Amino acid sequence: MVTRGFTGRRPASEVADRIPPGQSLTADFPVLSAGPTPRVSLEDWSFTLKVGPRPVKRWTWEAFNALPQTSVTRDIHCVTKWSKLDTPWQGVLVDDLLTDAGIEPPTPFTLAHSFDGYATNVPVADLVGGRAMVATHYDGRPLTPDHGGPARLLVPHLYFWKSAKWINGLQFTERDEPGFWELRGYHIYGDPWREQRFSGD
Ligand SMILES: Nc1nc2c(c(=O)[nH]1)N[C@H]1C(S)=C(S)[C@@H](COP(=O)(O)O)O[C@H]1N2
Ligand SMILES: [Mo]
Repeated sequence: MVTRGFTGRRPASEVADRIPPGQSLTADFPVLSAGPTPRVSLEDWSFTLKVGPRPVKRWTWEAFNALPQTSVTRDIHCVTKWSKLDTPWQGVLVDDLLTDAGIEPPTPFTLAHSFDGYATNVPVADLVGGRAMVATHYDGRPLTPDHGGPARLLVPHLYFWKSAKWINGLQFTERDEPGFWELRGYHIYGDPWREQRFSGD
């Protein structure tokens, strides 16, 4: 008898190995937002890199899209307990943003900021080395507004609340400063494999 995985394409054991503790597979793509979806026109869109309060580089939509493009396929894990395998994204690696800005990370921590006022903290080590991007496309199409379009952060190895939708900037901070959910009881780091859902986990 042939054993089939949930997807019908992979052995069940291989799929199981990719699902962190307490998570379940989903085939669709749930939308989770703390508030209404901000509508950002591409003319008004910009992305600013800051060191503390000081802006060091700003890209318009046109300039941003002229940066090197990278495609990745990654598994994602939401703290509300769904995981989705093999999600395909395209965008600009944080590495390529830093190269274009001509800076080395000046501090070990960042806050990602969004057009809806949302913020989330991510250590620099989790953003560089090809581990994170500012994504503009999902599954070959421009990112829809509900999923964070025009652009969102993608840090797939951390719980998905770290992947800030409607991102408009990245700020280097001296300390690991809690963002929106981290101030409301969620874990400061959020590693799904260590099940770091809430502070104290
Ligand atoms: N700006 C912003 N980014 C956000 C959120 C938000 O409310 N505002 N929600 C977070 C949470 S809790 C999750 S699980 C994911 C959901 O992304 P999705 O709606 O594309 O599934 O976005 C994260 N990024
Ligand atoms: Mo979430």
